[in-house]
Amino acid sequence: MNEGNQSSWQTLVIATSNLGKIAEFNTFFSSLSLRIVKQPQGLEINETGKTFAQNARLKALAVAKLTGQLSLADDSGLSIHALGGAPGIYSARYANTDQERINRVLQELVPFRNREAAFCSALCLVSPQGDVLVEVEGICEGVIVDEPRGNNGFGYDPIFEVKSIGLTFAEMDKEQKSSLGHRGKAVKKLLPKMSELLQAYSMGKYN
Ligand code: ITT
Repeated sequence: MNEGNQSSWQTLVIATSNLGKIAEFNTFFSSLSLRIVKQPQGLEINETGKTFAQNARLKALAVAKLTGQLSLADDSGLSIHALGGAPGIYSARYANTDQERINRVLQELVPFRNREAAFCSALCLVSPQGDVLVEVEGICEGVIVDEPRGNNGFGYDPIFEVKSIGLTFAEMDKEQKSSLGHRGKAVKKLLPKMSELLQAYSMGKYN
């Protein structure tokens, strides 16, 4: 375990195995003077929390403990009003593949006219020493469309339309999804706090 030495504050481990999230974080953090790395391969963390925030905390703490590095986790998902908030924190576990998860949602929504839904992203940043530093959430409201549209992004992106611009996440370019999406909104809250922490570190506060 790394006891908070210099290199541990110059690297940020993204505590996820989801390649779609990693691609988004690489874009969000491209201007930061931090080396962005993925969590160790093959790591499995049981998501036993009851909320997005609890699961994000669990993942970030596990990865910080394992790596001794600054660690950031995202727990996210799609909550659909007509389905009582499902799949919610079970979004990743709703079926085996992205295509099957999309099919299940569309099938379950057949009897309903109400297509309102929201994506949520909870982020948790944990220090190399294992302290929770920042917790934030971002939400994006939208509707579930009748047929998948678009080829960009990942997960449920082809069936989630942001009403204000009438495009699904999968029809948006990276910049549009970053500025309108749940993860981008959470990162917008995280960044100023992260800059403050890195500044404090560079002035020796965490040495
Ligand atoms: P990690 O736990 O390793 O981060 P995961 O995919 O299991 O990876 P979650 O437990 O947070 O991540 O589950 C999130 C689920 O919600 C997953 O099925 C995603 O595809 C979906 N999801 C989250 N954000 C999304 C987005 O921006 N667009 C489409 N689907 C998204």
